[in-house]
Amino acid sequence: MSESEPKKRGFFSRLFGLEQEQPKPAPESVAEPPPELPDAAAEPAPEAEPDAPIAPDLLIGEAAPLPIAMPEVEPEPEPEPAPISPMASGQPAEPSPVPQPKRSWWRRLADGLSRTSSALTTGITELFTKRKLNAATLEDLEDILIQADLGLATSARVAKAVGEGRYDKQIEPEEVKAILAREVESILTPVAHPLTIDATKKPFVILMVGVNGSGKTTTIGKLAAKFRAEGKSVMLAAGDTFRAAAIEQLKVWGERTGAEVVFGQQGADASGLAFEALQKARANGVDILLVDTAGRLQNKAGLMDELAKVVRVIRKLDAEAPHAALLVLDATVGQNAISQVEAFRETAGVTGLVMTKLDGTARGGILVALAAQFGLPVHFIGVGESVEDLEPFSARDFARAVAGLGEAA
Ligand SMILES: Nc1nc2c(ncn2[C@@H]2O[C@H](COP(=O)(O)OP(=O)(O)OP(=O)(O)O)[C@@H](O)[C@H]2O)c(=O)[nH]1
Ligand SMILES: [Mg+2]
Repeated sequence: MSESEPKKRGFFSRLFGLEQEQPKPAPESVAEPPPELPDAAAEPAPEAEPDAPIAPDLLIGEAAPLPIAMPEVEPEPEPEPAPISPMASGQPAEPSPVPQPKRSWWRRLADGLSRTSSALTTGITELFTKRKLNAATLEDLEDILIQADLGLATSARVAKAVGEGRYDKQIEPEEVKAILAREVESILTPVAHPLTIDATKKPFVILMVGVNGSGKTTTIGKLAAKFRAEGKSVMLAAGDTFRAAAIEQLKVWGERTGAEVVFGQQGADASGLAFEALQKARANGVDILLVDTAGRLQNKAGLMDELAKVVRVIRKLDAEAPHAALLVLDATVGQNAISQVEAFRETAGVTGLVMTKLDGTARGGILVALAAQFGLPVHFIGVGESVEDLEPFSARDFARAVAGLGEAA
């Protein structure tokens, strides 16, 4: 979020009061795949065996050079049960029938990041309480930071900043936390860009990519809710044609957000579907088209080919589209997020990142490591399953929450 924007916009409540302000007549959903597809789309569709028991790590595939895919998650304590009922089937969480007290975005962020921040602050407090600073304590500090996945370079940078001018002196844990927040903020500030929707692009096309389970479809739903609450018309393209459940999941989000969903049959060609959705969105004067994609295909090469083809085919209609290609990364995969960025960046022309599930890990520092290594814009972060748990990324808020400090004055 840009620092000047209000922190809490209460879009959830506005969303569900939105029906009366539907800005555009809704075009009809597509029940069938397009009969005529553009050249590239006429290539044979990938063999979809949607419900075949494909192990997530198959994305690595034998021919795949990069270990993307659902990575081996480092063992860490089980996440606390989500405050909102989890979506075992991937279906959007229903709004709770019992009115919950509203939590500000800061509260959600701080609570969501609490596993990361408590790992850091407990370590820092134990390390610096009544101890003088020396090379050994700084090395231990670096270890604590590395364990939170801040990355080697950032961890060394923070430890150096803490050490400056303080050797053989006592330093309070609070001071260490403040230095940590300052350094993290300065690394994150250059990447904290709001996603700017250029209203002259109609529709503004946003392609969502990422490995299976990273949170693409949920993030599309959350973004659709945000855009609708801003009075924009939104269309969703069910480009994950691999699984029937994926199409259903997107339709539920469409209903909840008042966004038209363009879908084809399971197993239909994803690029053809995206092409048709863009045609429809244009014809109907839709403001924003969000294109969902599969995260899981037979192997990584198949997934990358499909994404590249979706981009190619969309460009036949609009040479500048997609106007944003957002890579959705699950924070709980830790360091594996780095190879995911490397794998998707070129193929899908990734323009920015969204990091989800920061509430499910003690390794939220990975976002800092990514910022330091790639410098790709970070647009949004997710700290829970509910529609309110996604917000534009603020470097200062994130840095303070991670370091266990209070909300910036
Ligand atoms: N705790 C938590 N869960 C999240 C967050 N974002 C998404 N999820 C959950 O992650 C699970 C997977 O999300 P999806 O949106 O279905 O992921 P996907 O990338 O579309 O997955 P595929 O369609 O299989 O490629 C769902 O149960 C979501 O509710 C988040 O920020 N926090
Ligand atoms: Mg999905």
